[in-house]
Amino acid sequence: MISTPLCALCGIRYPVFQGGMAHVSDGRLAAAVSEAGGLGIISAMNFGGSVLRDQIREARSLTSKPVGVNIMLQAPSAEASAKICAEEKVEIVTTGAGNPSAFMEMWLTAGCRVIPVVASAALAKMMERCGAAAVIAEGGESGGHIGEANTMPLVPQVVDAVKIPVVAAGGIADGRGLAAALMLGASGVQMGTRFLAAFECGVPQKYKDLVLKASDTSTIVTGRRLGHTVRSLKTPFSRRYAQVEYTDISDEELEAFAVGSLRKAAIDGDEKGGCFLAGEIAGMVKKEQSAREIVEETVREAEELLRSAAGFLS
Ligand code: TUI
Repeated sequence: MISTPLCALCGIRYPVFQGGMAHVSDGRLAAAVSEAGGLGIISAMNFGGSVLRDQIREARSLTSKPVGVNIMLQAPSAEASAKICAEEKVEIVTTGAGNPSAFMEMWLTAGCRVIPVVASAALAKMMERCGAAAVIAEGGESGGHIGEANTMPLVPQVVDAVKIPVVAAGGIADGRGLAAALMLGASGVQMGTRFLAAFECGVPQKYKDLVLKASDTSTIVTGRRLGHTVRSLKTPFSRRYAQVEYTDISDEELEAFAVGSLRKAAIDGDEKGGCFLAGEIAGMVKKEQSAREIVEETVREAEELLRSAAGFLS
């Protein structure tokens, strides 16, 4: 049985978070992961005001276990979502793509535990000082919005920089990744892409099929020029974006080209116009499974690996 300080901190059985994926992670997926013993996380990006509240309540109707909400700080709805998390006394609030200092006091007063995603040791230290319960150190192998550092160097440096637990994210899809993350000093992992193929994940089948047929070289990083760096699956949209990104196209035209592309992927399953966010490990996701199977298989694999690791010592 794997148990780390993260488990007691979050009230979860296994140190496995399901990443809050924009337009993807809803109350149903989050509840299924939490019910399986991990931490399910609803993405606030999906939903304006009252719909986020409904999603939190839906998750709570499906599980009595803790559920989290992720707030993408660059989203126009971030402040409204932040207030709803405080009002609903969401157990765990995670943040992404920025510095959540402005909301920390409100969340801490409401009794939320705050676990920001960080892409550097410096931000991790600042978050610890602001009262974060833990941090998620997310490397550039992740799907979606990414920072500059990669998981293997980032995680141990964040672990060395703070005393609070560190969750490793980016490039983790199975028990090998969980075991490796623990060896880097992390207290657990966050996985996103693996949960795209969960039965309880409501994305169009086209999205799941693109992940299931992906290989190790199927993702691409675009958007650096405008400061919206994202990793996504290679599709007609992302290849075209990459082709034009460093031409004489104006910033406005480039921005306009990408408008609505996340929704086109996650809501419409539009292979031509959609930006299908996925991590570099998409090629490791080979079958659809229940959230419970994903959580339990990951933990079981890691346990077996950690048990046999002593065999490396003579
Ligand atoms: O946030 C994510 N991943 C995301 S958000 C998203 S939605 C989107 N919408 C429009 C355009 C682009 C994306 C899709 N995927 N992951 C968490 C994450 N946070 N990754 C990296 C960071 C990060 C980077 C720099 C966090 C903090 C940071 O520092 C900022 C600062 O102010 O110091």
